[in-house]
Amino acid sequence: MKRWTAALIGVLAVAAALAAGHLVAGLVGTGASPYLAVGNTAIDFTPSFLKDFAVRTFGTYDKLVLLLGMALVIAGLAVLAGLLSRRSPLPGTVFAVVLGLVGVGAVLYRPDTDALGVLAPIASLAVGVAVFRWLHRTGPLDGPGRRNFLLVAGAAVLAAGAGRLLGDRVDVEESRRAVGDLTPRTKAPAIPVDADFQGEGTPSFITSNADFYRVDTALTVPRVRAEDWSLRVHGLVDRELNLRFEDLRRRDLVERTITMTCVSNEVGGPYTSTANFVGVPLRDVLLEAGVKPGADQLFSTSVDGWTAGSPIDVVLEEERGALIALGMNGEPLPPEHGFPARLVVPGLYGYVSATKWVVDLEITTFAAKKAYWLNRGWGERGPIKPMSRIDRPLGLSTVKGSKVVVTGVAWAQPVGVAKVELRVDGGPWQQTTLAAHVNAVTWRMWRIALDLPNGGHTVEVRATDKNGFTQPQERVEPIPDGATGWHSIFFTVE
Ligand SMILES: Nc1nc2c(c(=O)[nH]1)N[C@H]1C(S)=C(S)[C@@H](COP(=O)(O)O)O[C@H]1N2
Ligand SMILES: [Mo]
Repeated sequence: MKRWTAALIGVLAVAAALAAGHLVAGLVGTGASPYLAVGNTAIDFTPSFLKDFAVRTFGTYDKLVLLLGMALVIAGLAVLAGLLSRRSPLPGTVFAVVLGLVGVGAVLYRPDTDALGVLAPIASLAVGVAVFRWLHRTGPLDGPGRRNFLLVAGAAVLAAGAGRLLGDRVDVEESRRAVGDLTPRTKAPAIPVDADFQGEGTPSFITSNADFYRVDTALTVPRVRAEDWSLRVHGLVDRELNLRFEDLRRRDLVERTITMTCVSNEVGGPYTSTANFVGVPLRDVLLEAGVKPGADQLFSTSVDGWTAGSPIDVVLEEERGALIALGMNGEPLPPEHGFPARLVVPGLYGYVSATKWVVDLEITTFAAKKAYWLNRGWGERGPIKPMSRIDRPLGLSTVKGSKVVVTGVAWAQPVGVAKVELRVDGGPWQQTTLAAHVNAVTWRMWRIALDLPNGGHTVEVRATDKNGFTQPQERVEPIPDGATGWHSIFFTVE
């Protein structure tokens, strides 16, 4: 058998196997797709530093990169298996079986797939073995086998496409439209026009839903319809609750302007955004269930199995304003931000609080249960650390003229920013002007006009919160509980 025929047999058999699995997964649940299940499992096992690197380097494309990388690795292995099978189909058969079993393992490991889900990787295994042996027998490509090759390639494309369509039949957009207006009983105060310095380079005070940062472990956005959704509240409670979407939206909804921040944000990084969230006070729901003494953790679980643990005393603070959010900036939550419901807890990093697609709230203890990121080296409590960032001028840029306006943002949820100071070339700290105050759980924009001589300059910035705590100079990495250090940039005046 020619080399490239052997290699192509391997690749086609694997493609057929994955496509068959994807098709069956379309019927039994998207999460069961062997390809996606292996990808999701890989995400769960990726060490934190690598995941951080991926987020840093590829941003929101990190998942696409993972999927493409997996495709390359699998294709490479398939070529190898094909080449090894030039004399006997045994190596390729073994490879198809092993690949299928890896899929079975990944699907069984996924928390969001049920027993039926195993049918998808089993289909992969069976189709992979059968197609491989069939092509191997009928080969070669330039002879009578040609038709079979085309047949397999075509069938694989069709099956994968059909699986995709079947998976997409849960119509989330339609469900979102049907939710319609989530009019709050209590609206958030209007944002003053001078709450940002957008004209001078800061972000707008409210981040649009399209621009809101996104961080999660979900390879494909979970598709949950509001009408199928419910939230179970249980554990150390006096009475268990089971709330449907309608139960929640019929309550008095409140709107709160909140800045969310990711613990993975580096000094100077972009993972912080602000929105008007509409929802139900989380505290009210927990008090309704009745929190038993001894509980110290609210353990929340997403439909995709991701979990977060928040300190119960924090989420019960009335002034804190934690929400079960249903809406964001005047519309139902976008699917990628947790439709139909998510948690938002001001002052806590997202990884310990902001569960998207939330379906389960368990009142428990930190001793009893460990949430997703805790098993991967991140800290148990995640209070947001005060931070400031320079947005303009851009680092390493050249500015014309000696009059330079430096602008940026600072945050210190839930205490609030009291002042932001800036120093030039290691000189004395200078007060910046803060934009209009909105509330203590949102970011604050700042600006300062400088008159600088020609040449290179370094500016550094530091924020002080309303308790008088100034962010420390010491640079620490995001892991385990958030970065510290002063953001500094270098630019040239000419
Ligand atoms: N289901 C689920 N919820 C999640 C996460 C996740 O991986 N899965 N990531 C959390 C993290 S780390 C952050 S910072 C916020 C980000 O929310 P956003 O994507 O809406 O900005 O969501 C949190 N909620
Ligand atoms: Mo995060």
